[in-house]
Amino acid sequence: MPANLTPEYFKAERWFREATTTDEKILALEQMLSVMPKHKGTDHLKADLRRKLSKLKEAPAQKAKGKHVDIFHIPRSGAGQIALIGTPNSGKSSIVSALTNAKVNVADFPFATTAPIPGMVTFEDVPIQLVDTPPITADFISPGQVGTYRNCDVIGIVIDLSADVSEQLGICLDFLESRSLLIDVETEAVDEHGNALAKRAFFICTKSDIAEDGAIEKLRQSCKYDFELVGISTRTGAGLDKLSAMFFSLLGLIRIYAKPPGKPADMSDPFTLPAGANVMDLASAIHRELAGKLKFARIWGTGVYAGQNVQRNHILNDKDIIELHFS
Ligand SMILES: Nc1nc2c(ncn2[C@@H]2O[C@H](COP(=O)(O)OP(=O)(O)OP(=O)(O)O)[C@@H](O)[C@H]2O)c(=O)[nH]1
Ligand SMILES: [Mg+2]
Repeated sequence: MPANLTPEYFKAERWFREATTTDEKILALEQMLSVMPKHKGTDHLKADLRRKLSKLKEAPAQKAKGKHVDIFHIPRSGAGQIALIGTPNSGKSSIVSALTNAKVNVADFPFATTAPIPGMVTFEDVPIQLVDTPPITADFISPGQVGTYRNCDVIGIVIDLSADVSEQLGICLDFLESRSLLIDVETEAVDEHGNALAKRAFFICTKSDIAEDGAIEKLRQSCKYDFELVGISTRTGAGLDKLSAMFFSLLGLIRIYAKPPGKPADMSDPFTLPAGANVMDLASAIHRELAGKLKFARIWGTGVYAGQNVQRNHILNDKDIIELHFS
């Protein structure tokens, strides 16, 4: 073992050991190489890691092994997926239980949750998927759990306000940063296909009914990131409406109601699109072939007069009603 290996290196090495997929192993090896101190003593190790890396990159894509199911891969459904992270007993399952119909295990002992479980939250008329997860600790995280976070849109960091907030913060950030899962890291981390690895994150501060005095201020002071934060109690229901609204706003979505010409709009089932989407994006979301035939649209909503004709590149706003006209 060469001297002068840094804590960053050992973190990346641990990531490598715990990785359960080839993609994740490649990311970890690249991280090990990038943080390795540059001196003669590390030449051997560097060559060894490079060999491992090229072997992994050349390996044919892993074949699906029989009936193997990755329990940490939660297929996405709804308008977006939020995955929770937190230390044991922080209240993750209680949140999922309070906001969804999912059958999760709420218990007064730690490690009650052993696998991710999705549930569906409804914010106004938008279904949003919320994923309960097993706890993480400084020493242990279920191998494969990183996959749950890779696959989600936004990470909710659950902090118990009645316990040591700095310790919980340290454990969560250590894990998320060492796996390049946080969007605020200095370098924009991407995988080999150019997809961003980092996710938006925010704080869900639980047990506000029995919070230590000044716990939220302490959390803010201990954290170098300016994450959005909401205080909640699943006991009293405080903050839960705000939490659902925050899911929607952090997903960065807009709702658009489609209106067939001459008929009222279907106001019960909006299309959800990324903020900044235009009329053409809506047409593509309805049907790819339709998009090519789009002539113009009429719109009722923000910044336009009722029924105004707009072009394909008109930027849409949340809750706009659109009538598409095709050639
Ligand atoms: N007073 C109070 N207790 C809560 C609140 N939320 C959760 N609890 C209690 O905290 C304990 C742990 O809750 P869980 O939701 O099971 O915690 P968890 O984070 O899922 O725990 P693990 O599955 O071990 O990771 C239970 O006894 C809950 O009843 C809250 O808002 N206020
Ligand atoms: Mg749980």
